[in-house]
Amino acid sequence: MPQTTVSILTPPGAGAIGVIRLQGVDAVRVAARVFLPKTGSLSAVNEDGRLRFGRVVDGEEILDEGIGCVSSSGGTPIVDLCVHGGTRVIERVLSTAEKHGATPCSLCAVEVWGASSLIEQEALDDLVAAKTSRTARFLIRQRVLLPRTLRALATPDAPMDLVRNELNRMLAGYSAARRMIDGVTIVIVGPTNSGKSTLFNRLVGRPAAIVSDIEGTTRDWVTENAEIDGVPVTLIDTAGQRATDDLLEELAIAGGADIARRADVIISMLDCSQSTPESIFPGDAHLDVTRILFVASKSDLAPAWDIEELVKHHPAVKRQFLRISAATGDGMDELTARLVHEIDCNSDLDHLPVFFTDRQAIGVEKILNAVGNIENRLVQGLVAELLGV
Ligand SMILES: Nc1nc2c(ncn2[C@@H]2O[C@H](COP(=O)(O)OP(=O)(O)O)[C@@H](O)[C@H]2O)c(=O)[nH]1
Ligand SMILES: [Mg+2]
Repeated sequence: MPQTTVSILTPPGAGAIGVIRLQGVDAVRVAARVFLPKTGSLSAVNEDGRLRFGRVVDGEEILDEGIGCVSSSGGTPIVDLCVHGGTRVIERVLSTAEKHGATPCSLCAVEVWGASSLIEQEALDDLVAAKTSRTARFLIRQRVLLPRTLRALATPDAPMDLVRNELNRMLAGYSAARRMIDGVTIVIVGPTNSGKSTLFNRLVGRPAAIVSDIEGTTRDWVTENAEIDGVPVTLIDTAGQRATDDLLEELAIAGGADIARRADVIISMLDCSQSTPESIFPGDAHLDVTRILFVASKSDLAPAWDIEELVKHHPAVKRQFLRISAATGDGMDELTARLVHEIDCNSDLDHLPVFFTDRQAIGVEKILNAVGNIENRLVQGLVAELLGV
């Protein structure tokens, strides 16, 4: 006999409402133990899609008040319960339904939206948590594009060179795809008064950090969610680096340096209106210089030094150096373009199929690494495994 399943239809985390679906031959019996309508009781004769107000219970204990609705799909009974969206309430409803015989099921995308492949399901699973509209568009496109491309690669007459190249290309895009979905961390470091908080506020789009010409204004690190060209970003402003006797400021400076070591991209602010580059260069030997974008700030003021002087002392700076004025907005477009380049989320990602989950990447790597000569039979097996059909 097919199982009766219980699954959460709403995105993970706390929300205004949580929707829990019971589905299967026993759905109404299980639901009747969890949900007591204000009048009458739940039974299969209620299979009319009507919304019923009532209490959500676990035995004698009232868990919540909510709405229950009995319907069916292809002859299979379905009960949807709408409760308040606190994670604890939802957990309790789930465990109560499980206690009465339902099996928790996370494959809700297939069941609810009729996803036709595992890849489509994975796209839908990530879609509910998409942080930006570009991420949402990316997933909606991959949901169709990736299965379609894989099916084409698995046809008997697909040239194997092309298949290998295409699989390699789609695998090469995997990290960028994950950055598009999960987001990246960008941290702004540099000496006090170099304009870090001014840039931070401009990137966030509102005055989230205090800006002042008093050195040591930013005493802690400040974190905000933002987006850079549609890529979700956790942006962190740090306390300015300087010698200090203040223990708290010292801790904040050390904390900022620690965050920078773990960030995807580090924006190192240098104030070009200050005297010499040596005195303002943040010489942290632990930072991976390839992840640093050197930004000279206050380009609207008369410069006190030039790039040649800086490059003489720090050749690594030459590769990634740009000038901006966070106050006037000058150079911000170039900074955005450079950041997008650093995190590798250029516009190709919006148009070409790429692998975007661990499961997909591991499956493809296995095939590409294991065999010298890739054969059509193997590709067909891989595609069937990836699509889950
Ligand atoms: N002229 C000019 N002043 C700036 C610019 N960016 C920041 N400032 C000023 O420099 C001072 C320090 O800025 P702030 O963002 O607090 O620097 P932080 O200590 O590095 O966070 C403030 O008085 C800002 O108004 C800029 O691009 N041009
Ligand atoms: Mg600051």
